[in-house]
Amino acid sequence: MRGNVIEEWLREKGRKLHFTLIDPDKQKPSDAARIAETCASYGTDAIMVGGSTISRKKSEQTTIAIKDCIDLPIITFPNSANAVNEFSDYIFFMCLMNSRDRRFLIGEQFRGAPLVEKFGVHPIGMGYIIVSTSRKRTTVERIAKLDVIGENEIEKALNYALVAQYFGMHCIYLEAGSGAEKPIPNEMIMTINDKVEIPIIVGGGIRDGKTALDKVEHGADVIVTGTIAEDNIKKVKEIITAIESYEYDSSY
Ligand code: 1GP
Repeated sequence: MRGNVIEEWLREKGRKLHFTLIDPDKQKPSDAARIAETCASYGTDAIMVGGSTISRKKSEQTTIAIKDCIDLPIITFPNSANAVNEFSDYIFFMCLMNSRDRRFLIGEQFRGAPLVEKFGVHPIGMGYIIVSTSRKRTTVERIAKLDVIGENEIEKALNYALVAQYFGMHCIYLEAGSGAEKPIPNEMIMTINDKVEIPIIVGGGIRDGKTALDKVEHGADVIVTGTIAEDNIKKVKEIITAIESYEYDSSY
């Protein structure tokens, strides 16, 4: 098995990264491909395909359409074993660390692992940590049966991040939820970055360059944006430019 792909990409590019998340449920595959193409032209580093309610068919069709028109890594971001497909290059093989539901901790992974092996998709082990930053619950918060981590519960988030690291996962993803009113707080990112060595992915509610830069300055290694590409795609360029402007002192 290969080493840590996210660390490799950080080293190769010598800067922090941006991933574009495309939800197959939100548009036709051909429109998803257009979004991916535009974000690729802005300099995004990878396309993540995933959502909370996707079916295998939709996931496959969208992945194929994107693969046909761009040359970037495609990473499945699965909500269940149904999202595993043979057309993506990578899959976030993830554990929803702060779920109370066995399904999200090990059950879907048990169903998905033989498919990952069969399709030869490269797994990227990830500790997925959902933080409840906003009054209005996001979709993922509604379905995940959470051991809730409030935006001020930094120690709790850190403990889950340490668990992910000690389990040997390749990265953690601090998730505020798609369309979150507020992104992951800076102090939480900073504290986790101080104590945890694996790359930190941050997403949910990031809609402009200033916020993206803020997260990167506090220790995020990868910024994920999804909704903004549907609402106002030009903002994705602003976000990527801001991430690229950050002076990166690589330790990977
Ligand atoms: C969701 O973190 C991602 O998994 C992206 O969130 O749609 O709010 O950009 P947004």
